[in-house]
Amino acid sequence: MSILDKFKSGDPVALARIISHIENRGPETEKILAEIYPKTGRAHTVGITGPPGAGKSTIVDKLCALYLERGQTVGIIAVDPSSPFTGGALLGDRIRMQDLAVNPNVFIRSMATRGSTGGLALATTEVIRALDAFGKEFILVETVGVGQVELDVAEACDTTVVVLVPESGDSIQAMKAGLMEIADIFVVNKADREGAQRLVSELNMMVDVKRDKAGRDLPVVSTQATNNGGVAELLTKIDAEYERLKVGDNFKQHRKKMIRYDIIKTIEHRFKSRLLDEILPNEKLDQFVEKIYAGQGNPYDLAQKIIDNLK
Ligand SMILES: Nc1nc2c(ncn2[C@@H]2O[C@H](COP(=O)(O)OP(=O)(O)OP(=O)(O)O)[C@@H](O)[C@H]2O)c(=O)[nH]1
Ligand SMILES: [Mg+2]
Repeated sequence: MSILDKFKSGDPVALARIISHIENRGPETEKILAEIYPKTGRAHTVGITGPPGAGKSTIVDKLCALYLERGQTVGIIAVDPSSPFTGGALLGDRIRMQDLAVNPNVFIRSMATRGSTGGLALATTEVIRALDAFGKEFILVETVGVGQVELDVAEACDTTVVVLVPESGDSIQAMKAGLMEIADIFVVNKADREGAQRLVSELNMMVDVKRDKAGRDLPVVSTQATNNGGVAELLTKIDAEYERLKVGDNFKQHRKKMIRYDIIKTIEHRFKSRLLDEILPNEKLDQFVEKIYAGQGNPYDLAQKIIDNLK
């Protein structure tokens, strides 16, 4: 049986191999993705993002347990742009998910910079699609911080949960970091800490302003993840978000947005690798730099000439 046949028959080893393919990006990667694409679009993908140590992994852990209780299957991806490690070892350290890791209904993977030569955000998106095609009903994607990778990953998910804590600064900080734009649900975790209630109130006020503009209600949920406090309520809000997406034209629009994202990201990646590998490898670039430095030509004419020569 080929790896794709095994994947289609639900073999988790085949899923793991396809994910490694995506990370290492061999010549066959895009063929594999094309092959599994028709099966995508059935999962609810939920991005969980927020500052380091906010309790994202704890929340993912508890949410996962609730999904399993409901008899559903879960895929978990932990994305860490700052880490050179990949492949799952790291995740075991950071979240105490040993119980979940051996559950056949859960598939856990961590992604880091190394091994994702096509860019971490693109690789993560493709792993999301692979888990979706494999048939996981819920896909939880944990990302740390608010860099471009996180914003891209948020765009590739159906629903984005932004986790804040009293000590991560005030709600204005979240605004500045662009979290307001990507959040579908706010979580104030560590409700046991001082200042949690104030942060909830601040966020609610901000959400009210946003609702006036966008016409939709952004839930703010208070949790104490370590003892499961508020996690069931968070799940209710996540489910409600999915229901909202499915109403009327929303889902069509949303699916189209995803397709648009996948097209653009894939083309961006292919252009970039062609530019770096073929069109303008380092030695060639060095030659151009020397020439322009010596007073021959300028970057703008050169760029135009290169673009004109593209077929
Ligand atoms: N007091 C308190 N501590 C919590 C709560 N939730 C999580 N923690 C603790 O906060 C620490 C960080 O939790 P994690 O779940 O690893 O946080 P994270 O956001 O995944 O961290 P990174 O992945 O490193 O960014 C751990 O020691 C948790 O036990 C909570 O509700 N209250
Ligand atoms: Mg974590």
